[in-house]
Amino acid sequence: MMTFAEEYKLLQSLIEDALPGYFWESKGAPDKTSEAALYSLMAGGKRFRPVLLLAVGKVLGVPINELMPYACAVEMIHTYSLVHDDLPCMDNDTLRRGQPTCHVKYSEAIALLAGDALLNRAYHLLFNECARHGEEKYIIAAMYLAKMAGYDGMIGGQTMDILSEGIPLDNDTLRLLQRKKTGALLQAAALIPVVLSERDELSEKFAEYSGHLGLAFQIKDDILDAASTGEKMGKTAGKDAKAEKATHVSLYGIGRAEMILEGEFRAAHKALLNLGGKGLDVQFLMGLNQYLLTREN
Ligand code: GRG
Repeated sequence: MMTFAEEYKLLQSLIEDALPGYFWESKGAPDKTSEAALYSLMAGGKRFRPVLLLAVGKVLGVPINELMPYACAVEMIHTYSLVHDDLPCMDNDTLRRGQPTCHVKYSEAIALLAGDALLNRAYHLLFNECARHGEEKYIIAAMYLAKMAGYDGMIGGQTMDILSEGIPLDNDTLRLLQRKKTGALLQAAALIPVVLSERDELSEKFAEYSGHLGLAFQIKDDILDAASTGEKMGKTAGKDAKAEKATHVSLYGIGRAEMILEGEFRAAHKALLNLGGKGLDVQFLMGLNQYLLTREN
């Protein structure tokens, strides 16, 4: 039997191996934009979202060859958001995944295009799955991802984030912002396999679980930004305070942010226990919760 760390590594390496193949549509010579897109896509990263997608899919018995295109599309969308978020017109950052950001390495124009290329390739992949299977559930899963990545989800959260710089937010607004900016894509990763498994009766519990997981992920990010170092994280630390961003740390301080994180962790754990009670093997998902609490980057 594999340990949690071994299983995480295995899923990570399956994703690492699959990503370049899913990125290339044709075998033409790479241009600067595709080179830049791959530079960011293949720069490491935890692969937390696709690992979560594969793990939930395994719990529900969805074949890995059906999950993998969706897992890679999620990671491409996530990577595009990081590339664009690092641009001078957004967070203006120079370090990501332990290496110079895409625009520092390739220029602003190429980084913008590289992000666009990743996003478009993700949707191309999703359309391909819909056409290949010709069944409604594949379309519903793709539409759900599009919704969660768009203004109802990640882009909406990023908009709130940008417009609220320098403005102290109330608790509900902060939670909504973080649920959209970070939680929406994590929620999509957890719910796509539920759609593909056609276990609709489980959607609500998986939504509850991943909602808490997403918030916990971002609160941990708030804490790491305030308390860790760029070296450990592979990205610039201390940025939130500089940009006067509303975070759980700026609003409540690190001590209380840790307590709120613990509360989200417990709520995610409880939702998993409930799913376990329905006969699902949620052991690895429990491990993912723990990983998220103790992660250093
Ligand atoms: C620019 C369209 C657009 C959206 C930006 C995701 C995002 C929205 C911005 C990135 C900045 C940020 C702090 C987002 C919150 C989500 C988050 C914690 C991203 C980092 O994800 P990790 O830790 O990174 O999973 P790796 O590199 O491990 O994949």
